[in-house]
Amino acid sequence: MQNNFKRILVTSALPYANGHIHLGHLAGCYIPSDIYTRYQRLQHRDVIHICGSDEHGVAITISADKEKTTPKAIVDKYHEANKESFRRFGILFDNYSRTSLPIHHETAKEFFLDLLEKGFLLPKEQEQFYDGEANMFLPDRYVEGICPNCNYDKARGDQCDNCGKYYDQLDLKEPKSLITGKTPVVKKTKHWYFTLGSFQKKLEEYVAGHSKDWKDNVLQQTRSWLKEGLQDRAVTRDLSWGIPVPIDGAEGKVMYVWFDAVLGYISSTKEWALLQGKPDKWKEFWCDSSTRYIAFLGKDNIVFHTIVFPSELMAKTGYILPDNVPANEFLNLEGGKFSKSRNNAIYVKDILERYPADIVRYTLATNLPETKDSDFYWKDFQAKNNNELADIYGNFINRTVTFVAKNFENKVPVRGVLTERDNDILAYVRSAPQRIGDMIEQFKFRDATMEMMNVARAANKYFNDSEPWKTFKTSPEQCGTTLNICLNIVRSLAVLFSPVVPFSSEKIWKLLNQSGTIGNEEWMKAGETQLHERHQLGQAEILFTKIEDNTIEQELEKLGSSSPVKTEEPAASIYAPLKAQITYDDFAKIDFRTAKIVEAEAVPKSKKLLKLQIDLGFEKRQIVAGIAEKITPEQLIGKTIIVVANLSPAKLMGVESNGMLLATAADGENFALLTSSKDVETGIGIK
Ligand code: B3M
Ligand code: ZN
Repeated sequence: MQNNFKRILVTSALPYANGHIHLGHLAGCYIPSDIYTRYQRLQHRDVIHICGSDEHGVAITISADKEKTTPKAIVDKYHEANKESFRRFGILFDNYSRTSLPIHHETAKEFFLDLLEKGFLLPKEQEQFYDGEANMFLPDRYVEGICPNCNYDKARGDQCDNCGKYYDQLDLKEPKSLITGKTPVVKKTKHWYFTLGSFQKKLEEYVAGHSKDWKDNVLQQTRSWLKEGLQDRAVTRDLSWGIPVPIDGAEGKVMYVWFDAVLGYISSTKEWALLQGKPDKWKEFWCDSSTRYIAFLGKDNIVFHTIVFPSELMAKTGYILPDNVPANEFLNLEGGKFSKSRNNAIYVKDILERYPADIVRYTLATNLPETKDSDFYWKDFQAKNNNELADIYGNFINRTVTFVAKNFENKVPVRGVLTERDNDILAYVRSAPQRIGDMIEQFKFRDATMEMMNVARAANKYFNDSEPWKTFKTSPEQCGTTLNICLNIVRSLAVLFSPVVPFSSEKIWKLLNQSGTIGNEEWMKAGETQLHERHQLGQAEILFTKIEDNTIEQELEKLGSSSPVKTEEPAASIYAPLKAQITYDDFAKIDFRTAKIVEAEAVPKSKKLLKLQIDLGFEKRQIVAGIAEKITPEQLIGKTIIVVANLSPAKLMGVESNGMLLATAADGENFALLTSSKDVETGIGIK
């Protein structure tokens, strides 16, 4: 960090209070911001981490309609639930506020009126769909119709889910109101437009000033908006839920959710200051150029934080701008998108029922979508826990403390003369805080986490190479030295790992019988040896346990199968959107073959899986397919099907599968196996 900053303001995107927090949210925003803040605290910098619920907008009213309740009931429910998920997951906020609070409404009104007075908000008449029966103008997400671009018949008001095109809602063909099902009329309405264009030049300078320190994805999105030229944007809506527009003649209108949501960071800081008993303290963080402001968020929120919010702050004057906006890309799940409606999501509240937070924190931290989308795979989760947390980190701690408990009366052994090996490991650990700290300062949290594990790896190797179980007999003094060093490294690791796996670090602290909390440690001293000789240690405990194969198989079975809330989205079209284009070379990598099914049977305890023995002509193989609910084993035997023969083997519910059969991705009438049109030899290639 540049030294001329006196304090750091960290904000994390305010999640909509209309659904539960899932792993995608954590990887996109909150794990990075939490690691960053915890690290800065260990550097003893004056830092606060601000967040809260985003409680306005059509996202909320639509959820209320679906759950047949009021927007207020929705935000009350999810605000509390999400606050609790974050708490249990160890995401530390100095304040978690709500945009429905009076303090926020006041802040947003103050901004709105100030911008209006300065001429940055201008009224304009525009045409919009109006539902005469419901007596309201229809926001984009309340109309559906035929896509003007591809004729998809369930296109939304402003964007088509099938072809991805954005358009004006008036271009929609055969529009229907989602409230009454009636065809809306076109009616004039008045809205206030924020003159974003007047900040074009200042924003260009602002962004140019960060061309070296902002991430590529952030720069690219921002620059492409600037390149198109900034347009005035309507910042009011005809809606009953939100912050009323504080102007005579604007009854029934509220502020556009994005206009007020970003200001939620400021009002949440104000609330924090009040709770501290220092009502003016928020100004130090927002209005003093010696504060460094870092805004964490996911990629779909970038331009709101690099263009819209900075414009609002510039317009108001007297506020600092984000110094960095280290946005992440998306986390996918088992190769597909996180989706609430298809039940393809893992919620924090659910995963914490089954696994400790630290395992999830670690596996996500090593797999953050920092430069491109990444995937959460259950197998990977298991491997990272078993092979890294348990086998490397946990094992090093465990073997060290059990050795000392058994052979040194559970006290820190005396250190004797140091060998070259001792000096090497000590130097390596001593240099770790700087190395890892630099990565965190550059928002490279994946690298930082992997580097933490590298220290544990080196420590494990040091233990092995030193062979204390031998030296205990041949050279007790040297053995004591080895264990003294190992215990000190355990202490170093507890501090170094604490931004990522804080709960485990606290356990290690107890196990080492250390006074105070890790939070009071100094990051830069974490690599030094600090345990006194003959210090009495605490009780050993296992930190990480292994996850069994069948546990992971159950997780995979559960995905997409447990009763989803069916009402969430209109019935999906049978035509999935086209996937991204591939080259001929991509295609040519897949080895398709004809194969004959010789045996078929159900996989025990599985509703979905069938085990098939197939004949490829040159060899016989077993494959497992998730088609048990669609076709019976009897219908399969004897069929010549098409398989992908060069897919790497996998185990499903413990059953080995060597290839994949091809079938339509649909149920019922539309389910069909791909078979050969006439009897041909098996094992023949397909092109
Ligand atoms: N609520 C978007 C979201 O939850 C939005 C972020 C607001 S940040 C001020 O994905
Ligand atoms: Zn379309």
